[in-house]
Amino acid sequence: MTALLTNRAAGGGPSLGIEYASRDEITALQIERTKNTLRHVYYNVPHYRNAFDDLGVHPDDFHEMADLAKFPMTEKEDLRRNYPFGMFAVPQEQVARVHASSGTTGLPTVVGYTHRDIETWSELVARSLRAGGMHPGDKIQVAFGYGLFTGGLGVHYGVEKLGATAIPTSGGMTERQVQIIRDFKPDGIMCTPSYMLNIVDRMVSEGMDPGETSLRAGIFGAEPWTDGMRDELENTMGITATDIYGLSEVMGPGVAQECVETRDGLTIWEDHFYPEIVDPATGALLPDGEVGELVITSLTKEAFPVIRYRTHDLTRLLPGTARSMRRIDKILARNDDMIILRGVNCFPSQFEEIITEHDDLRARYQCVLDRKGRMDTLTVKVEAVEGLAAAHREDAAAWLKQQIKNRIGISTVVEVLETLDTGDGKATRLVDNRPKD
Ligand code: DLL
Repeated sequence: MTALLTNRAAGGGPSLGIEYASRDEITALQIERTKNTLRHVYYNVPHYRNAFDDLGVHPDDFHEMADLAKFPMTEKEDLRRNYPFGMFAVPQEQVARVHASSGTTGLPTVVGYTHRDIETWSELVARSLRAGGMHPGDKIQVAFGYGLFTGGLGVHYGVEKLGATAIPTSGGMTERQVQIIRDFKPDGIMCTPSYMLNIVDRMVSEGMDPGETSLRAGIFGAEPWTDGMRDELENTMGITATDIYGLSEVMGPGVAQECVETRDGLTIWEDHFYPEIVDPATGALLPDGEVGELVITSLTKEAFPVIRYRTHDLTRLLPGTARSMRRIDKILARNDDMIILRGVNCFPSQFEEIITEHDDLRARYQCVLDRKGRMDTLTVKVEAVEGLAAAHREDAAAWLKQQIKNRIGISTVVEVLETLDTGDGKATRLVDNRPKD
């Protein structure tokens, strides 16, 4: 009751009730919605019908959430094989919008939304923004790319649904982003965390103090980032920085969002998505608390439902704190971003954790893999804070090389550079120049 009153007092958006519902209520809703979704895909998407039949399972075999593990998982490759619209579960006339994600290789994956899907998505983004400390009446600069990417438009509709004002700057044109921050005085900003650093740099080069803007809250996502990066953004900008997660195949931004009051991982909106964690190698289910690959089933989507979709994102499931729904830990990495160097497995985010501990280094970095003869080498390129003398850059490089050796156990080449451009969208943290054999 208190939650509902608080929500009304906050002046807008749909009821907060479900966010504080009991686990039993959430589970009952999930069971009902999963039943509907399994039937919907079985009767409307040939891929799912064939995959269920091949495994000898039928939607009627589903009675409780544990039964979901009997159903087949879905891979990006399944979507590619059905390119462009073969996985849609409604006739094309009912599809109000499509988005697509380019991915790293091959055909893009195309996803679709009915009007109701767009409505649900907008509500979930609005819920995410509220959880991340944004309010109705705020002005929010949306610096995610608009277009086929789900970031810009997905967030935009959520801002409007919240009852806030959208400033649709899209990504890029950093000088203009700064001008708009200065002149329009937004309360919140949303973009990739790496692009936020670019905007901060631009402010500094224009003589503006990034700690003295109108901004109060930042919500960042679409790429992995660490708590060290959060500290850097919060300290230089005087804002709260929370994490938003999502992927096109499952919806777009707003699948999970960190709550500003706890900042302890991202609450997954379990009334619309059912999360599982599996062993990436065997696909076996792992218990809550163990790190593995996140697998998601959509519970309410009409045009593009997904059953047990393998995200390739590595994380773990944690109990609810600020909300009764479970949380996922910050995404550690994608399992295809894993670096295996001379037998040691590591991820770019482990380097980021170390980099952000050093005052002379910034969280702008890139890992480059090369092959020299028969030896694989890893070069970590990092940007120094502005104006750092060459001798200090060398000291910082030596420190980083030693820390990586001590803590991750691999020898690397470290280059501390004056500048390193990471772009205006998702930063590429890993470049693999090794010949494909
Ligand atoms: O990146 C959707 C999005 C837009 C999320 C804006 C958040 C904000 P895709 O382009 O399909 O969709 O990429 C999805 O990006 O599987 C993760 O690997 C990564 N990713 C997304 N959010 C996060 C995050 C959008 N908060 C892929 N932390 C996902 C780490 C993230 N990785």
